[in-house]
Amino acid sequence: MRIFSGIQPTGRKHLGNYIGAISQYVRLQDEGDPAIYCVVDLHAITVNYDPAELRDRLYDTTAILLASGLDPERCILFRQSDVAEHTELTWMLAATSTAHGDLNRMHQFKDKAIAQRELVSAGLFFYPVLMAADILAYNTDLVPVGDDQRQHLELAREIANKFNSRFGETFVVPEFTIPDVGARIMDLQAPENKMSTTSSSEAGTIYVLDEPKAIEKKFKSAVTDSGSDVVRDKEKPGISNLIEIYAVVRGVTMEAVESEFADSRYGEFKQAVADAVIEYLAPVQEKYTELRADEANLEAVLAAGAAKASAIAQPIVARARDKMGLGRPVV
Ligand code: ATP
Ligand code: LTN
Repeated sequence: MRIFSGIQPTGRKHLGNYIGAISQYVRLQDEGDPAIYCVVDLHAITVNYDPAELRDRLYDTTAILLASGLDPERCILFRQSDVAEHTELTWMLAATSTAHGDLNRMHQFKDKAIAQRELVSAGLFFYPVLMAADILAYNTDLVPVGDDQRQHLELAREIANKFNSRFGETFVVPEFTIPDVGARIMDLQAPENKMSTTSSSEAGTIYVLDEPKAIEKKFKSAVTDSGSDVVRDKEKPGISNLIEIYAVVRGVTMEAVESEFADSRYGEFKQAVADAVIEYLAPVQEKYTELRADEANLEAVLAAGAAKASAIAQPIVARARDKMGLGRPVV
């Protein structure tokens, strides 16, 4: 089973990214044939960014992934812009197998377009096609993602099907997997919104690299709801989110959390969540500092990963080109 997923290069990976995506990557790395993880710098440039910072942020993210337990001996970890097949296949899929109307329906495009103060680029509109190309270039069977990527994954399946029916069986139609618990961690200050790098509040977002003191402060000031019982309820998105976080971090069910805190009030529970998260992130933070300091090593890991990724993507994209009637015929 081939596994593929992508993550954007920011230095500010948050608890939602960690629980919803990164911890799945680590869990699945031995089940992939192989498992392939890509730091998607070509996606990151679709919104305003600083070129002088992009590489630093890419090293930050690479170091977080390694510190979280990805092992380059057991999976492929690489930088998207190192493998040219991603951009080439994007155009091939956009031109022949992607409906403009489908792209127009993407929630993330609408949200990000509204948030952009300057240019709303055509690349932002094409973002889901690049994502489909990432996945299809490896004949991926399974894509682990958080809940917010569902619509993009459905589109990638649609694009694969359209291509296959027009040009003949070429691409694997990918399945995706979203965790049962922790697929949508919410902002601590606005629990009706997902925790997010760009759109949520600083105080409502726990970053993987936050100091223990900051983590404690953010949990203590998390918005909770009326009442005082630690139970899940549709009307209580704040406390429900904290219960979900605690359950994932401690590796227990949400029912078990409710019984453990049946006699507690919100204040005591928030402190327990803060302590659990601090303990959960501590080993990652410790390894991060060491890994981030050695950029030559990070480059070496990415270069080795890109060589392995290219070897897989190259023949798959070459075959698709041939089926489309592009270039010299493949014998
Ligand atoms: P953000 O909204 O924070 O910018 P993103 O989804 O745009 O995140 P990435 O960093 O590339 O950008 O996301 C990596 C992974 O993290 C994706 O699989 C995404 O589904 C997952 N993810 C993002 N936010 C959450 C969240 N709040 N809860 C669970 N998973 C999440
Ligand atoms: N759009 C995704 C990141 C991403 C991705 C991928 C995820 C880019 N390419 C391929 C899975 C498979 C996001 O989380 N923002």
